[in-house]
Amino acid sequence: MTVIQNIVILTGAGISAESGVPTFRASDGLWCGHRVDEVATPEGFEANPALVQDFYNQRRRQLAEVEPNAAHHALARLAAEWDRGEVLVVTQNVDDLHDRAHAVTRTADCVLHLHGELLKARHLETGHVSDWSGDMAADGDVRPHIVWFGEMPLDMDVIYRALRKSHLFLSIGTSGNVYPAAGFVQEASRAGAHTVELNLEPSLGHSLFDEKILGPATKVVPEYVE
Ligand code: BV8
Repeated sequence: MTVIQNIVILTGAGISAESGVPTFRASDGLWCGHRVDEVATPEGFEANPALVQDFYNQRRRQLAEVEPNAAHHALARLAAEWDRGEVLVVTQNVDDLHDRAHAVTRTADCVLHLHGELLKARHLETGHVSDWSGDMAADGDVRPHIVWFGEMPLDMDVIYRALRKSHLFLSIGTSGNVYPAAGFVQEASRAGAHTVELNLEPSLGHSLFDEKILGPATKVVPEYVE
């Protein structure tokens, strides 16, 4: 039985679903209103910056109407109370719900945004990243600090280092469609970690996990963490 010290937690859109943030691939998901290549690729941005800026402006505005839920807060409590090793939350989400929950427990540095953040802007010429809360103009000098398809995810070296020394890997609210995030479970397994999927339904990679817990995040995550 592995002694659990270091914990890596991957989250996806499902952890924010009960806060009212739409997921991507559900029947009423974000991708349904838009073609992925039109709104989540550099080529799409090049071709129609107004469409892409509007897609992200709408989602950035929506953050003012949503709150972290019991699942976000349970992970923030775990990060604050776990004293047997490290806790790292790697989120594919670009909302700030983990950040707000971890601000309460003063563990914000445990959260990494693999796919960027809605509340950050990247300068088109310099690449400089800054906080950004308002709308972005189609003809402005910034783009969303978001990792689009074909772009390099953020903090990969930190994440792989954490996976290689992990004892417990949790995957919460993700369909396992997108790489390299969907491959993290295999990296954790190679390190000997116990791997658990907590999801509303089995993900594409569910067979790769030692343990599967089905249910809504606001129920299964606090239960698992407590
Ligand atoms: C890259 C932008 C090179 C932000 C997004 C193999 C290896 C490497 C790359 C690839 C590969 N194969 C293909 C690729 C290319 C590509 C890729 O993965 N394509 C897929 C579609 C085949 N990957 C890339 O281009 C990535 N870059 O690879 O660079 C590289 C490679 C290795 C190392 C270094 C560099 C870049 C990917 C990032 C793309 N950006 N979005 C935004 O607009 O938000 S991806 C998009 O999908 C979002 O970021 C989202 O986070 C992500 C994953 O979606 P999910 O979070 O899983 O959401 P989804 O709706 O799919 O599922 C929700 C789940 O929740 C469901 O399972 C549902 O059941 C569950 N759920 C719902 N409600 C609840 C719930 N669970 C619990 N409770 C609930 N209440």
